[in-house]
Amino acid sequence: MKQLQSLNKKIKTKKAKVAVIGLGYVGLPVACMLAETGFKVVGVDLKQDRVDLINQGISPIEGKEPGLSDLLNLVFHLGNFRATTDYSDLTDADIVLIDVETPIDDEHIPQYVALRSACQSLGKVMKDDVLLIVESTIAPGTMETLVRPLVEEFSGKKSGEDFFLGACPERVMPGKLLANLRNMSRVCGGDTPEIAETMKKFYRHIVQSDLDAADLITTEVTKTAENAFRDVNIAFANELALICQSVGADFLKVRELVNKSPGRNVLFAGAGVGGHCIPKDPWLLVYGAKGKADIRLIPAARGINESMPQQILIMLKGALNTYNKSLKDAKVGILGYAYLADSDDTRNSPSEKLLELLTDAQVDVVVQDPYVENFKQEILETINACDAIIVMVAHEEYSKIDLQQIKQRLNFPIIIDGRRVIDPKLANQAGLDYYGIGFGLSNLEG
Ligand code: SAJ
Repeated sequence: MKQLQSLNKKIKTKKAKVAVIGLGYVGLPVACMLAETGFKVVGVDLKQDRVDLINQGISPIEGKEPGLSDLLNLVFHLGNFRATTDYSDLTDADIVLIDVETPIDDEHIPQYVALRSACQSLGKVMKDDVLLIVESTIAPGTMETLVRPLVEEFSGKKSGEDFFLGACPERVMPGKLLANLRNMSRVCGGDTPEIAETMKKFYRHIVQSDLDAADLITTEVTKTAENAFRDVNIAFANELALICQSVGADFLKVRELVNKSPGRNVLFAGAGVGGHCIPKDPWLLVYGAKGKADIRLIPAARGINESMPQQILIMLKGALNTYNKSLKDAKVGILGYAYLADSDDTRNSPSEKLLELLTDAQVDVVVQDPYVENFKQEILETINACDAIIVMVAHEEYSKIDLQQIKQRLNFPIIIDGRRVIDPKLANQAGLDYYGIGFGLSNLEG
C-alpha cells in the first residue's frame, strides 16, 4: 500500500510527525522517549495546568519515576516535544497515539468518555493517511465497535484507505515507567499485517524488547488477559490462605512446598488487590465477551480479591473479642495506605476499602504510611493507645518494627498481619497475639 510505504520512509528517517493524546503516566513517558530519538512530538491533554507544567519542562507525574523529569527537560530543550490543549495542533500528525484513561464503573462497565472524545476530536482535524494507535487498555472488540466507526464518522474518511488503525497496549508499572517502556515486549496489533509491520518499525525506535505482530482482537484480548491471569492467581493464593487459616496450616509454608512441584507458582495471599490495572482489566476482558460466553472464574476471582479487606475485619473482630472489646469501642492503627509495597501509589488501595469498613463499624482509625502524604508520621507515635494494629502493605520498614515497643504502646496486644511481613514467633515472644492472613493459629503452639 503506497501510503504505508511513504509512512515507513518517514518512520525510518524520523520525519513522521507524532501526536500523543493523553499526557498521563503512559502518554508522557512515551512522548518523551519518541522525542528523544528525534521525532517531533506534540502532546495533547485536557488539563491546562498539566500542559503548562510540561511546556516549562516540568513533569506533572507524581511519585518517583526515575529519569522522567530529566528526559522531559532534555526533549523540551531539544525543542522536539511540546504540549497543547488544542486538537488543531494535530492536523499535520502522521502517527497519533491515544493514551487516555479507560476506567470501569461500579457495574464493571467500561467508561469510554475519554476515548470517545479523543476519537471525535482527532477525527475532526486529522489529515489523510494517519496511523492511529490506541495504547490504552480496552475491552476486546472496542477497536471494531467504537474506535473505527467514531473516527470514520467524525473524519468522513474510510479506515484502511484514508487512515490506518492499530492497537499497542502499554505494559508500564508505576515507578518503572521509562524502564518498562524500553524493556517490556509489546504487541503491535494492526488492522492488517502490513499495518502491524509498520507499527513494529515505529516502536523499534524506543522498545528494545520483542515486538509481536497480531491482529486487533488478539491484541485487545492479550492485554486484558495478562492482568486477569494475575488476578485469578492472586485469588487462588487468597482462597488457599483462608483454607490454611481454617484448618491450622501456615499458607507460607504450604506455598513454599507446593512451589517445589514443577510448574507450580502460587503467588502471595494478602489483604487485597489494588492498583490501576489488576482490579480493572479482568472486567474489561469479561465485558468483551459479555453475553457470548459462560464466564464464571474471572468474576469469582475478582470477588475473592475484593473481599480480602472484609476478611481482615473479621480477624480484627475475633481478636478484639478475646478481650471482650467491641469494634465500635475500639481504636485501630492501619499500617500502610499505598496499594503496593514501597510505593506511594494509593489507587484502588485495599486500605481504602478497609478504612470504609472500619468507619462503617464505628471504629476509630489512625493510619500510618511512610510513602503517602498525610500519613508519614512516626509509627510508634501513631499507634500509641490503639487497641490493635493491622499491617496492610508490605512496606520494607514494617518488617523491622520493634515488636516490644509496639506491645508497650497498645492497649491490647493485637497485631493483624495482612501481608505476612511479621515473624509470628517473634511477635509471640514480644507478648503480642499474632494473627496473619493464611496463618492457622495452631502453628503458634510448639
Ligand atoms: N498482590 C497480591 N499478591 C501477589 C501479587 C500482588 O496480593 O502475589 C497485590 C498487590 O499487593 C497489589 C495488587 O495485587 O495490591 C497489584 O500488584 P501487582 O504486583 O500486580 O502490581 P501492579 O498493579 O503494578 O501490576 C503491574 C501490572 N503491569 C502492567 O499492567 C504492565 C501487572 O501486569 C504486572 O504483572 C505487575 O505490575 C508486576 O508483575 O509487577
